[in-house]
Amino acid sequence: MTGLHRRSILAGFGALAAAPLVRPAFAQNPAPSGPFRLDPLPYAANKNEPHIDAQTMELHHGRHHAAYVNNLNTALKDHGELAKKPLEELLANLNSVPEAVRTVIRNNGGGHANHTMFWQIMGGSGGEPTGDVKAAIDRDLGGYAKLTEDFNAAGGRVFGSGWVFVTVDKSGKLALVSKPNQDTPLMEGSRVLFGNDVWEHAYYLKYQNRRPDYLKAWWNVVNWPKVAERYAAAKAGTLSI
Ligand code: MN3
Repeated sequence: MTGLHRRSILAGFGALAAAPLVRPAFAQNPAPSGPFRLDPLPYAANKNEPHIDAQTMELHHGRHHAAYVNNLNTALKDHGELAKKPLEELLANLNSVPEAVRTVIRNNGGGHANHTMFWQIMGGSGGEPTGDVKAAIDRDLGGYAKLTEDFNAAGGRVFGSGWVFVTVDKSGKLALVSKPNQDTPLMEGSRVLFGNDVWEHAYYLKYQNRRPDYLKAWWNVVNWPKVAERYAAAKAGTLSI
């Protein structure tokens, strides 16, 4: 059956039957009502091809990230006072979260924050940063070439699952930090400028066990203009997650 034929047949069933054809991948696991929600990817799933394949993006966003949001909302269901807090505040004050839900909120709240940042700072065309971000990388991280080398090495050293981040403080100072699981510098009250997900689900379909190849290729999709926006927001004190 040709695609055209299939579409014309489905069209006969009206909007309901045709809906799955246009329904974006992120809607596969709709988040239940809750304080946190899964925003759509800010670009098409194939935007990061060929470096990150569309299927990986769809699964990563529509299944993995969706699950973090759903689990977070479920954990918060009986904790209305926590559910009112912005995510960065919740994560910076995990000690005040009841022990029964602390680990779930740590893992899933961290996962929600990390992935929300991650989609934003990809979808770009890589290259080297310019302007204030370039100046800060030159000053604090030894320049772009050294940053990528150190960042990829840190990503390679993460045992199992985790993230590599560049953090930014209010004065604009940068630092390279890696974290296990879904932990985030937000848990120490820091702010994340950008970061990369080194969980296998982020790369296994295309790169299998070759995490170093993924780490290298990932720089080709970094959205430096978006990183520059985050940098400016960090200095203005308005960067949240
Ligand atoms: Mn992930």
